[in-house]
Amino acid sequence: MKLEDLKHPKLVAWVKEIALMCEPKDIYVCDGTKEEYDCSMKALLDVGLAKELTKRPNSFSFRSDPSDVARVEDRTYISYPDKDDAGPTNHWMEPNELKEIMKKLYKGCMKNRTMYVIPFSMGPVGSDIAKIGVEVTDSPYVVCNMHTMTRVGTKVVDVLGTDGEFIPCVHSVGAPLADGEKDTKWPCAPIEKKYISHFPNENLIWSYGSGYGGNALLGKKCLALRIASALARREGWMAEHMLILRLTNPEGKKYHIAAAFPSACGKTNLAMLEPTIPGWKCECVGDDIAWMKVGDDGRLYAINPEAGFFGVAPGTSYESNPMAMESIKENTIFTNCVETDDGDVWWEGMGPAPKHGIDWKGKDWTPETVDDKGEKVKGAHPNARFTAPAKQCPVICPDWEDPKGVPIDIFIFGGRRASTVPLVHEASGWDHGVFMGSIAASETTAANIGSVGNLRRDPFAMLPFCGYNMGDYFKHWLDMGDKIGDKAPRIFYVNWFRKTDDGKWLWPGFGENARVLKWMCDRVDGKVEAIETPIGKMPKDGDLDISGLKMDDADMKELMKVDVNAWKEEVKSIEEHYGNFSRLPERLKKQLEELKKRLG
Ligand code: O2Y
Ligand code: MN
Repeated sequence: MKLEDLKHPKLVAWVKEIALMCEPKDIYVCDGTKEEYDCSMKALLDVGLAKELTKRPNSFSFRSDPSDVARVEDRTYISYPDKDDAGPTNHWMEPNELKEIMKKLYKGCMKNRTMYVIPFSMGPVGSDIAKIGVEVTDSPYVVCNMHTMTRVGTKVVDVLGTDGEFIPCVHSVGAPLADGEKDTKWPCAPIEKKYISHFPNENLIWSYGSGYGGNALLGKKCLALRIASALARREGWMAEHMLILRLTNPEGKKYHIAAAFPSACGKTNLAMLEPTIPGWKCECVGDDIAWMKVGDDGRLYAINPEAGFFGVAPGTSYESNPMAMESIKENTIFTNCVETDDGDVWWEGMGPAPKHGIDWKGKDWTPETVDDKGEKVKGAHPNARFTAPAKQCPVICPDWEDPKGVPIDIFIFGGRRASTVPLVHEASGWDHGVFMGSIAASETTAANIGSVGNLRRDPFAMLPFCGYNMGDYFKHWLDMGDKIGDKAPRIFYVNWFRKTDDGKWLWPGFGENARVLKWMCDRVDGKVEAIETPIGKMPKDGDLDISGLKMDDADMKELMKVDVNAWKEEVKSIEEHYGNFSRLPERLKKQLEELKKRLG
C-alpha cells in the first residue's frame, strides 16, 4: 500500500511528520498479506540476516547483535510532566526533555532505509475491547514479527476509517546508512543511545536503538501493557500481565483463569498445560497479556490482545511444554537459537544437543565448547525466542478470538520462591487478594533481570510494565473490586518452585499443576472447605487431589507449611517494599497490619 491510499488525514500527517524527521529513502504501508510477509522475509534472507530452516516449513532463524538481546528496563521511560505520576518503580524523564533528546537521535536515523507503516489491532479487529496502533519502523524483522504477534493490515485501516483513534508508535533501530554503505547483520544503537519511551498522557510510544523483542515490537509490552494500563485506569478497565486459560471439568463445566507471574516463571507452560488428572481439559486463550472489561452481566471479561506467542525458547521441550513445541513446527521465527547442521534450531533444555551447530553469536558450537575460563558455552541465548501464530497451538481455545472475551472466575498470582511461600493459598476476599498481588515476588534466574537468586518484588508481575504510579495502580485494583462486587473472580497465590533444604523441587509442576487448579475450581463451586491460616485459606488434608502422584507425606507437609517465623521475616521485607510507595492505599496498609496480627 502507498501512503496516498490511506484516507485518514491525521494518520497521513503524522506519518509525514515522522518521515520528515527520520528521512527514510521510501515509505511503505503494510497490508498484512502473506505476500508482504514473504517479500519482507526474502529481503532479510537476501542480506543474510535470516536463515531459512529446512526442517520447519516457512520458518526462519535470526541472530541479534550480542548487545541487543532483551528488554532494557534501565532504558525504559514512563514520561509524565509530574515525576510522581510515573511513581517510584519507573524511570522518568520530563516529556519535553525526553522528546528533545530523542528528536536529535531520530533526525535522519532512517537514511537509506525503508520506513514501514504498520497498522495493527491489539485484540480481534472490531472488538470493543481492542485498540488500534500504528507502528512506523525501519526494521523488516519487526514487520514480520508484528504480522505474527498482532493483526496487521487493510482490515485495520478499514476500521480506522477517516478519523478513528490510533496509538502512534515510532520505532527505529537507530542505524542510518551512508550512501552505498553495506548494512550490518543486526543494526542497532549502543546501549546508552537506546530509549524505550512512553508518553501515557498522549498515548504515544517512541522507541529508538533496539531491534529486539519488547523494545521493538511495540504492540506488546509498550502498547498492550504500559500505555494500555494507563488507558485502562482512565477508562475503567484492566490491562494485565496475565495468561488466560479455560479449564473444563469432567462434567463439562468451564472455568476461566487469568494468572500473573513475573517473567521467566513458566506462564507459557501454564497457559498450555496438559492436565494429568483424568477428565480435565485445558485450553489456551493467551500466554502473556489480558485486557479485561466489565460485561453487561457485571462479570469481568478478558481478551488476549495478541495474535501470537513470543515465547522464551530455552527450557521449552516436549517434556515441559509439548503444546508450545507443536505450535512452533512451522511459520515460526526463531531468534538467538543454535542453528543445527541439518537446517533446524536447538536450545538448552530442548532435548539431546546436536553434535555441532552455529551458536547465537554465529560461532561454531558443540556441546563441549568452553570459553576462556573453561566454562561451558551456551549455544542459545537464555532469552532466545520463538515467534509463532497462536492459532497453531493445538490447545488454542475455540473462543480465543471471541470479541467479547471470556468471563474470568479465578485470578492467580505467583512467583518463584524456594522457601516460605506454600504451594497454594487463597485470599479471604478482594482486598486481601489485591494485597497478595501487591507483594508478589520472585527469585531471579539467568533468563531475567538482576543477579541470579535475588528476591525481586514484582507487584502483579507488572513491575516493568505499569505505565503509571504503582500506588495508583493498586488503588485501581481496589476500585475495580468495588465495581465488580460479588461477581469478582476469586484470588489465589501459588508457588510451583518450592525446594527442600538440599535443593530438590518439592512439587513436580507442569501438567500436575492442574491438581492445584482443580482445588481452586472446587473452592469456587463451594465443594470444599478450606483451612484458615495466618496468610490465607489453604486446602484441607485430602482436598488437593494427589492421587497417582508419588508424593512423600513429609514433602507434602513441607510444601503446604506456613512457617510463622519465616513469614515474620517476610513481613519485614513487605514493609520495606511498601515503604517505597507514597501513594499506598490505606486499605493495603490495613491488610498488612492484619497479617501481622494474625502472625502474632
Ligand atoms: O526480552 C524481550 O524483549 C521479551 S520479554 C517477554 C516476551 C514475551 C513475554 N513476556 C516477556 C516478559 O518479559 O514478560
Ligand atoms: Mn511477559
